[in-house]
Amino acid sequence: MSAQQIDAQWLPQEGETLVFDVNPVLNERQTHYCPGCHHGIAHRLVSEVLHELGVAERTILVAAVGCATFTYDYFNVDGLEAPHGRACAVATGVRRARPESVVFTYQGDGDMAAIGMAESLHAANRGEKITSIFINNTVYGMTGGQMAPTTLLGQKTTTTRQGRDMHNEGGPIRMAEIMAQLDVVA
Ligand SMILES: Cc1ncc(C[n+]2csc(CCOP(=O)(O)OP(=O)(O)O)c2C)c(N)n1
Ligand code: SF4
Ligand SMILES: [Mg+2]
Repeated sequence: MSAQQIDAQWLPQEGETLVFDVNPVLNERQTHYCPGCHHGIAHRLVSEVLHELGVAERTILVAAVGCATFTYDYFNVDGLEAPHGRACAVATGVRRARPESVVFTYQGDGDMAAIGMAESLHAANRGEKITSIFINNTVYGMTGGQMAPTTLLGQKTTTTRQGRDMHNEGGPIRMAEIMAQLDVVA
């Protein structure tokens, strides 16, 4: 059976209503994420929103470093990669140079709240017209589960074997709450 014939058999037949269709903003490819990883779910939700809003054609994705470093392979939009932690700074430049674009970053907690804390917070404080998708899994997933700024108290990671201790590693940084109290953040 040809690819076209296979596709055709999924089209609604007479009397049937299509209730779920393939999302063209999400590329069809084998996932590199672990089974059950939240990144795949987040990719799907974000791509569905872009599709629903009809803005995919003018969207530019700024990918970060971490397990989702290949985000641009999954999204059918223009995109580029920023060095570790610098996604908001790169996105600032992209959005200012192309104000007609919808620009979004996709960053893990290590990327956004550790090495990229300054870039993220200052971009938010400037009210840059970008959207940041913050994927907080409370560890550095890609590099083997080390403690991240958002690691919960008592949480065991490869660098906090006995669990995160407030007096040794400080408490979890509440990134969204910190940003929410800035004047120009939406
Ligand atoms: C300058 C620099 N320092 C360290 C690294 C190593 N590194 C790659 S991914 C990563 C942590 C990523 O964690 P997070 O952003 O939470 O993403 P996750 O994998 O958990 O989704 C680190 C430390 C790097 N690539 N570049
Ligand atoms: S290590 Fe964690 S964040 Fe990375 S792919 Fe596996 S489940 Fe997802
Ligand atoms: Mg993480």
